Amino acid sequence: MTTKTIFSQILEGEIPCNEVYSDEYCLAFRDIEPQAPVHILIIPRKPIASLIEAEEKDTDLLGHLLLVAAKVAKQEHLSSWRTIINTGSEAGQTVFHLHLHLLGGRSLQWPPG
Ligand code: DGP
Repeated sequence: MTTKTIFSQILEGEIPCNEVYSDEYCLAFRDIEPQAPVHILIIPRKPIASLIEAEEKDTDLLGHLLLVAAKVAKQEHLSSWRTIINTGSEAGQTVFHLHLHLLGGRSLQWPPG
């Protein structure tokens, strides 16, 4: 059974978002709980729950998400940024629709918590 996530609802226009980029394969919008001055989520239109569920046939799509992250980062005038994919609840994943976090606009610590 596929459960409809909040991100599917955003993709379907049932819940509003602050969109920054959209194309045939993905949507990018500002995170509702920003952890940095720039905090954007990039999500595929295809409802892949988590990176662990991605398949070989998703190779081009996954590459596309990274390139969109770089495009959006440049659009936001960032010269350095971090991209993160949380996979599984112990890693902090709370929404089970694959998403890439793009964080920037401040100095970021390493390692993350
Ligand atoms: P993660 O913890 O990796 O699953 O990240 C989920 C992110 O999604 C978290 O940073 C908060 C964000 N988020 C949750 N619900 C909404 C929403 O309704 N709108 C937006 N823009 N972001 C959301």
